[in-house]
Amino acid sequence: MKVLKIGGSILTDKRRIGAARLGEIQRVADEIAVNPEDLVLVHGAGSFGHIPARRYGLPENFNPEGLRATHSSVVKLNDLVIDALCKAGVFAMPVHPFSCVLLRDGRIDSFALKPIEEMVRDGLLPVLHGDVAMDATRKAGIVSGDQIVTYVARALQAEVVAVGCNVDGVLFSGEPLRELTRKDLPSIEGALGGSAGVDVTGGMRGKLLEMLDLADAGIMSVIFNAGTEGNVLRALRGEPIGTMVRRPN
Ligand code: IP8
Repeated sequence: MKVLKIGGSILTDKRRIGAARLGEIQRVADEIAVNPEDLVLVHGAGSFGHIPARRYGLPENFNPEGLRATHSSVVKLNDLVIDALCKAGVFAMPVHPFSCVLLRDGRIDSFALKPIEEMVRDGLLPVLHGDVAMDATRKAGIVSGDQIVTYVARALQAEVVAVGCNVDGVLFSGEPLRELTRKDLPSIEGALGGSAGVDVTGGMRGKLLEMLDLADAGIMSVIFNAGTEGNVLRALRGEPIGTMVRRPN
């Protein structure tokens, strides 16, 4: 089983609400279509999620209108991704985390994964995304695509986990690190950037912390540049691109 995340910075212009990069969405879909078997796809929310979430004060403030508006906006991006995949010949199906995830203190507490497993088994490609979600202790919150990747990859024991963003991996002094373990975190933490545009889920730092959690559970992942043509294909083949995040020896 493979888990692929495509960051919202690839699929959207993160500075402008509802600004989809349709050409990039189709390119990514076409690359996935070469090898779509045994795969769970997760995409970021980009400007479809982060801008409304910030506007309504989520996740700090419980705001029903903000929840509805943010969810329906990210669903629109998900529709565009599904359409592009269908155009590329992939049987892609939407999975909206708001309807199947419960958070506790901002972390996934339960997740109805059985339909996802069944889809993969039956040749469908489940397409999940960063979303708003109900929270047992805080009423509601935001579940990032990265947190979803970690949870799903651990629960389904993924063999390939690839997280695509708009830089060449985890950068240190402008260069991507080939690999990274939790031991390296103190020395590079100061150099970790945020994200261009609005981001309510922590940019590269948030991403790396999720992938280190996954590494702690014995599952390796790569953080790579999904904006470079051909990289999505390479990542799905398990080729060593970007930064490998693994458990220390
Ligand atoms: O783009 C964030 O998901 P991410 C979800 O994967 C919302 O961090 C609604 C902002």
